[in-house]
Amino acid sequence: MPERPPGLTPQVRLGVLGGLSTAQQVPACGGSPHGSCHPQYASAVATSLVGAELATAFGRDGVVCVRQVLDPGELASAARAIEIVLANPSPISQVASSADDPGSFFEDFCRWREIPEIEQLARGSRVPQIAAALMSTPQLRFYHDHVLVKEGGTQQRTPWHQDQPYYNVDGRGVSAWIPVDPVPEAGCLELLAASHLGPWLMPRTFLAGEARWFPEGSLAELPDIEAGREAFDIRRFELAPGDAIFFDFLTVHGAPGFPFPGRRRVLSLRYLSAGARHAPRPWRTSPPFDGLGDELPGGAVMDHPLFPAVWPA
Ligand SMILES: O=C(O)CCC(=O)C(=O)O
Repeated sequence: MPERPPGLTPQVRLGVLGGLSTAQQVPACGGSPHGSCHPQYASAVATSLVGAELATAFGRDGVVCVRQVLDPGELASAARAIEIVLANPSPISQVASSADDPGSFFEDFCRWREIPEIEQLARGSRVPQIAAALMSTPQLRFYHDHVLVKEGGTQQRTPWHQDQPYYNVDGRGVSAWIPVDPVPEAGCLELLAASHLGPWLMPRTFLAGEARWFPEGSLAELPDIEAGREAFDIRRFELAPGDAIFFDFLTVHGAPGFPFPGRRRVLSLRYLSAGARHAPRPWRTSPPFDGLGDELPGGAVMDHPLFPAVWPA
């Protein structure tokens, strides 16, 4: 972990304290004498933004909660974006709950190029700065957005899983799971601390549990977490709108249904570290990036207009 440059103090604290004020936003990389960011400088600046404590907790646990990441204007923008997605779902959207569920679990992906609100949040909010800091990476690319809405009364759990085995990347990445509605602790995303340090685990379809990605038997199976929850270090939080849970692409996570009267609308923004590399798969990834293998060879840096560099700005 790089040293904090002198004069820069920790500014975001684990799990509780308020968000960053405007004066606390990350210094622009114009601070470099050459006008562009030296990778070590950029990654030191990134770490200084959240403070060593939070970055250390993220490295150790693969999950941290940061309060009030979005300001009220950004929160309104995120809520508007989710409503646009719900009113006009893309062809890859899905309902991941059964027809007899009293609620519903809706998901959609990769809408940032059509919905300016999402692009603005992905690039211009404090989310990318914090994501870069947590991974201590000299450069951050936006990977994709994911909208996840559980209507009030939804029974469908989000099964325990890791995200990365569904993706087309090797190397580190982080998701920021940002609700725009209040989320009681009992309705929150749940994450297994330190599971990002473990192996890749078998991805399956949420409803039928089918192995559509890695072939059966090729990865270890997840343990039956629900059968013995007390054996696991499960992290969950009571969240206010605009709080965010940041978690590693390999952190095992799941979520209960939403047995509450309100809705649980979430915008998740996903980012790649500088070390991420394209890993084309012989199957359709989730989300899919059809045809990308023709433009970006396996093992290549994710340097493609679909994955813009968003930090340093
Ligand atoms: O929101 C949920 O229920 C699940 C979220 C999730 O699995 C994710 O963001 O990767």
